[in-house]
Amino acid sequence: MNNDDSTVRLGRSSQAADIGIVHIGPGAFFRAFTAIYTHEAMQIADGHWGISAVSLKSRTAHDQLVPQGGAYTSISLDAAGRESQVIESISEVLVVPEDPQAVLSRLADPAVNIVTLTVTEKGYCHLPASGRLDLAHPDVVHDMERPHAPRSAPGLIVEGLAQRRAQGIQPFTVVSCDNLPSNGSLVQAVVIELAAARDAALADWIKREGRFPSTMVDRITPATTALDVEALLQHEGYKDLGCVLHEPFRQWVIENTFVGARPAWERAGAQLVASVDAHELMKLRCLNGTHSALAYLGFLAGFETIADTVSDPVFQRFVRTLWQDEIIPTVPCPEGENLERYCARLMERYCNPAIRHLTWQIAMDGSQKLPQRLLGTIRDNLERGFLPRGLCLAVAAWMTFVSGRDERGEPIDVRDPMAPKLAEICQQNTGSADTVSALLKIDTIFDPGLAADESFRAALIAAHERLASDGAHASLFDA
Ligand code: CS2
Repeated sequence: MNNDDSTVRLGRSSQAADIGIVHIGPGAFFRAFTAIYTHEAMQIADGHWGISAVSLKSRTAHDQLVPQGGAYTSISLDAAGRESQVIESISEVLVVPEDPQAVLSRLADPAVNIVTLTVTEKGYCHLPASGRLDLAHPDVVHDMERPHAPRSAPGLIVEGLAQRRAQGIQPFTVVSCDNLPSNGSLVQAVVIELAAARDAALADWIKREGRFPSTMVDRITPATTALDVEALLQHEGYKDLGCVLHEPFRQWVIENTFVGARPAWERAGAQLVASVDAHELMKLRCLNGTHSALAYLGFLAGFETIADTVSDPVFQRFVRTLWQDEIIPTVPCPEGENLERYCARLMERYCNPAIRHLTWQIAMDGSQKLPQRLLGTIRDNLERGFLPRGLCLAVAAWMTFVSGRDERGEPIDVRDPMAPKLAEICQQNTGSADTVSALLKIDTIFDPGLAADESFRAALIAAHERLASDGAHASLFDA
């Protein structure tokens, strides 16, 4: 990468907007999505919706964005080329461990009306199978002991709300932008549970006065690499360490329930609706479900990206069959959508040759993703008397992936909060039957009712054996 200081740098075109939003988790997805909708909403309809971007742990976003005054470049990529736009909705960047009081002051600021979140599935500190707060989570234990110096997203929200209540300020609206079913109700439940542990009256107030709209968020956004920064320098003539790359497509469906004012996100194309449940189920099962299936099977078959994986006709046929036979039959069609067209469009998006979305990246955190992406769909199929072999193969591929060895016996860098436990289970058990049965016992991932289904277990064992003997590519012929 060119580190020459004479390189033209990105600068702001205008003064930073007054802060009206605190955003927790300012990674690539936030910059390619929420921050862009907010930037465009402010351009079209004004409003004081500058964002205070808060990192829970790392300084990376701070170091990338602060020297650029919070501005960064969003680059939309497809076969037709690249289109870039400078985004200026971020007004400040804070890092919780470095200045927790600055973050809490923002959260308690009456000018802040909205708290948005992109903290990934594991950031909610919940038990994936039940959606309840994980009381054994180290950050939850910490935040219960030291509620005034929280380190988790739910802990910050509870303390921010507690300070507002003490000062007679109305609560902010909490808008989760993570891929979880009923993400608003989920964050509401963990926040209320954590609040109740310190003060029942606070929990009641949040229940009564707080608003936690659910949302469906969608834009494919791979992690930015050093090569991407270099390519931007070549194309635009300036260096931007905070740049993000994404597909042109975007969709944001938001439940229309807020405490007070909000940005005019609908002017930037967001859909404000009475309930997002059907949209969310469609997206989680059709998109994220097949993404995870392609991630595990594609990775095991030696493919680096989603586009590479679906360029193989056998994989492409496999995904189309998953949609048609195993996923669409379990998804009620949301108003204004057509599921066949939605999935056909998804395949076009997966094939986007300009997006290098790594199978390894999507394979991360499977223990947090499996229930809502694959296991619920499998359960619904079993309930209608159908054994979904393709989805079972995808779960068996996850079980193979988390063993930490690929088809060639090479180590896999498994990133998952449960990685050590998963590796230990795979090491202690030999043979597919024992390994599958031992993994199925993890009740934070597998609902015990589903785990007890004999046809499910048998399909997983058969698929796990086939993956071990013939590899991922050959296994697709049985599914
Ligand atoms: C992906 C998602 O990384 C993953 O697990 O499945 O980030 C996916 O790209 C987005 O949900 C698309 O909206």
